[in-house]
Amino acid sequence: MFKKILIANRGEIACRVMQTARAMGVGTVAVYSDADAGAKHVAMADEAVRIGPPAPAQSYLRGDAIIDAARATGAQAIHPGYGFLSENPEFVEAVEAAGLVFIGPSAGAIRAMGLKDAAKKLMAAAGVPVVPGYHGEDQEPGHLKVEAAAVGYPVLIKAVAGGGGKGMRRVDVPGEFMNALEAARAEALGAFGNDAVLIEKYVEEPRHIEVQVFGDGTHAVHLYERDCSLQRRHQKVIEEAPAPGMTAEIRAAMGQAGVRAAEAIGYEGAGTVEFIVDGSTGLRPDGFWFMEMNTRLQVEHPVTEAVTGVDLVEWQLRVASGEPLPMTQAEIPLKGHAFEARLYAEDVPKGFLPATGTLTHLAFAPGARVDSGVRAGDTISPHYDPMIAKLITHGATRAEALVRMERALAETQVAGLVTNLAFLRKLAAHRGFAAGDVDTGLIDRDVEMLSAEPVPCTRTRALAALGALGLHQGVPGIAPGFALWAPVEHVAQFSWKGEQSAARVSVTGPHDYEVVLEDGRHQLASKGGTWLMDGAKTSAHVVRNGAVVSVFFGNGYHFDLADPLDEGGEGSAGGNLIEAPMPGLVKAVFARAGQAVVKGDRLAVLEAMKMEHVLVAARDCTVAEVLVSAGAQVEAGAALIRLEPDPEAAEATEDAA
Ligand code: MV4
Repeated sequence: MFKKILIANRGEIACRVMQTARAMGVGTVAVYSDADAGAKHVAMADEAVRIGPPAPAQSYLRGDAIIDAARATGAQAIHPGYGFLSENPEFVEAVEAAGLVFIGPSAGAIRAMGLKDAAKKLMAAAGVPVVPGYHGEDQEPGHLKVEAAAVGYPVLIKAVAGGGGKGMRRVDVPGEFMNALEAARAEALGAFGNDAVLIEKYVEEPRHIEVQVFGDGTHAVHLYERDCSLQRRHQKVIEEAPAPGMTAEIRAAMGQAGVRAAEAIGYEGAGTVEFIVDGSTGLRPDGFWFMEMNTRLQVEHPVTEAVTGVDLVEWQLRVASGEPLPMTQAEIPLKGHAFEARLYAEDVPKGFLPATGTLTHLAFAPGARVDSGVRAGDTISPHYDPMIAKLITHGATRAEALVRMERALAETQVAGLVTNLAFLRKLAAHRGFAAGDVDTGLIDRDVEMLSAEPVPCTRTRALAALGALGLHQGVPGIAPGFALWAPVEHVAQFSWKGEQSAARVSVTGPHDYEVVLEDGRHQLASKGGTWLMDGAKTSAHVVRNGAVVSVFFGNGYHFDLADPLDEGGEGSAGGNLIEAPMPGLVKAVFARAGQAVVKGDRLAVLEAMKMEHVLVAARDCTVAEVLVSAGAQVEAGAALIRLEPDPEAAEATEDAA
C-alpha cells in the first residue's frame, strides 16, 4: 500500500478521496490554485502544494506542475478524481514516465474508450450489445444519409469524439438529415476538434442506466447498476441505485456486459459502462445497448457504495498498489436502495444559471451522507463547477430511501447564494419519479413546474419578522422588550425579491410572540431551540447575517432588511422621490415646495400597522413638489414628495455615462 498519494483535484472529490486515504493510513498531498488556498481539501490534506492561478488551464490541468508536486512531496501515486486530467492518456503516460502510479486505468484503456466508433467496434467484438447504426470511416454526407436510411428513422447523429450530448442531433425524417449533419459536425469540430460522426437508431423513451465495474487489468467485476436518467441538458441531477424496474435477469445481463466491456480492454480500476435503455415498454433483456465507457470514478459513485457497502476509493488504492480485487462477484452484496442529489449554486428560475457567492450559512441534517468540498464561509467561485454538496440517502426500499432524501433536502440549510435546493425538493416529490417512472425526458417535460420559485408563506414571513427584530434566536430567558405589565408591540419591515412586507410583532410571553401581517396572523413560540407555530412544532430555523434574514422552513427563504424609510424608496441619497414604504394613511405633511431641507428633516408621517412612521430626508436638498396631502390613503411605493435632483449624483451619473 502507498505511504503517500497526491490528489490532483479539488472540491468534494478531493475531500472524499482524502477521507478514505486517511482511514487507510495513507498520507495525502493536496494541490491547489490561488482561488483554493483556503479550501476544505487543502485543510484536510497532510501537505499542500500551490500549482498556479485560478484558471484550470493554469492549475488543475497542468500535468507537469502536478507531477512536480508529487515528486517534491514524495507521493508515490496520483489520484485524479474526476474531470480535469482523469481521462487524459498523455497525463497517465507522464505520471508513469515519472515513476509514479496513476490510480486509474492505463493510457491504452482510456484511448480505447475515447472515440465512440472505436469503442463500439471493441464492444461489439466483445459481445456487448451496441445500438444498431453506422460507425464507419466514410464520412461523405451522401453516404451517411444512405446509412441513416438503412438504419431507419428516427436516427441520432453523434460526434465520434463527443460526450454529454454535444455534437448530437436527432433526425426524424430524411429531409432534415443534411442540415442536422452540418450542425452536428460544426458543434463537434468546435467542441472536440473532430467532426467525425456516427449514426444510431434512436432509442425511444431513453433511460440512462450505467454499470459500475472494477478491474485489476485482467479480470473485472461489476457492482450493479445506477439509474442516471434524471438529467437536465445532460447534467445529472438525481441518481439512484439500483435502477427502478430492474429484474435479476436484466441486471445479470447488463452486469455481465459491463464486465465483458472492461475485460475486453484490460481495464484496471473503477470504471462505468453506460447503456442507453429503451424505456418505452419497460426494461427488457434485449432492450439495452452500450453508449460509452467512463474511465474514471464518477460523481455518483456513492449510491453504489451505499447499496454494496464497498468503499470504491479504498478498492482503487488497493488495486493500484498491486493488491488483487478485494471481492469476487459472488461476494458483492446488493442491499436496499440509495439516492444521490447534487446540490448546486445555480439560479434555477433563471434557467439554471450558475451562481457564485459566499456561503454565509451551510448546515445539513443527520440522516444523509454529505460529500462536500465547502464549508460555511467558503466562496463558490466562477472558476470551477458550482457544486456545493452531494446528499446521499439509503434505505431498505426505494420508498424509504426517497423519504429520507426528501427529509434531508427539507432540512438542508444554505444562505448567501442561490441554489437548486427547491428544485431538488420538487423533483424528489415528483409523482412520476416517486413511482419510479424515470426517463431522460422527465425534467424537460415538467421543467416549468419544477423550476418555479417557491413563495414564502405567511408563517415563513412571520418568522422573518422576528428575525428582522432580532427575536429569532429564541434564546432562553426573557425575550427582548418583554414587559410583564403589557405586551410590547414592534413593527418589522423586510422585503423578499423586492416585495416589501411589514408585520406587527407583539411579545406575549418570555418566548412567545404574536405576529400580524397584512395577510395573516400567527402565534410563534420558541421552545428548546425549535419553533412552534400556532401551537404546532416545526423544524423551522432562522438565521440572520447582517441585513439578511434567512428562514429555513421547508425551503430556504432570504429576506432583506434594508429599511425602506432610509434606503428603500427613491428617497435614498441619490434618489429624488420619497415613497410610501407600505400601504397606509398620510397622517401629516411637513414639506413645502421650494423648501430647503437637510438630511434627517421630517418630511411627512405615514400611519401604517397602527404605528406612525416618520419619513425623513436622506440628504440635504430642496423640496421640488409635494404630491399628497394629509388624510390621503396610499399604496406601498406611492410617490409622496419629489426632491430636486442631487447635483453630485447627477454629475457622477454623467461621468459614468
Ligand atoms: C441516445 C439516445 C437515444 N438513442 N442514443 C445523450 C448524451 C449521450 N450520453 C448519449 N445520449 C443519448 N443517446 C440513442 N441511440 C438518447 C440520448 C439522450 C440521453 C441519454 C442519456 C441520458 C440523458 C439523455 C438525454 C437526451 C438524449
